[in-house]
Amino acid sequence: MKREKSNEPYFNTVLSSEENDNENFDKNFSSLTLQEKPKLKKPPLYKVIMLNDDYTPMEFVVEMLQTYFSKSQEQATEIMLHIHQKGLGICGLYTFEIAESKAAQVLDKARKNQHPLQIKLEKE
Ligand code: TYC
Repeated sequence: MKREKSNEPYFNTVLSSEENDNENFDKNFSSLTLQEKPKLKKPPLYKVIMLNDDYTPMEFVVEMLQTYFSKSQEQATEIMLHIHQKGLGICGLYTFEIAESKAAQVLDKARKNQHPLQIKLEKE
């Protein structure tokens, strides 16, 4: 159950003014609602940003976007052309370790093929 956006209380506390007596529960107890922040925070997300250059082949970029960022051929082509025209583009949004791992895999493949492709991570 998602709680962060809900206005519902996280817990209810019942305060007693007298001894508990099952028959007189309503009379003897008053109800107080307390709100607490959720204990679990969502991890920060990082944008994997690919930069344009003059040498990396378009087909290679499209292949990287399909292989490591789960894009369709059409989505990958659109993102690649955006990077080519605007200078940079977002490949995806991930937790730090995943973003770092995807960037490392793409850069490793690029260097093995002698392409100067560059990637940067940016906190959301
Ligand atoms: N500009 C490159 C070319 O004309 C293509 C390219 C696109 C390179 C995106 C890098 O991140 C990139 N071959």
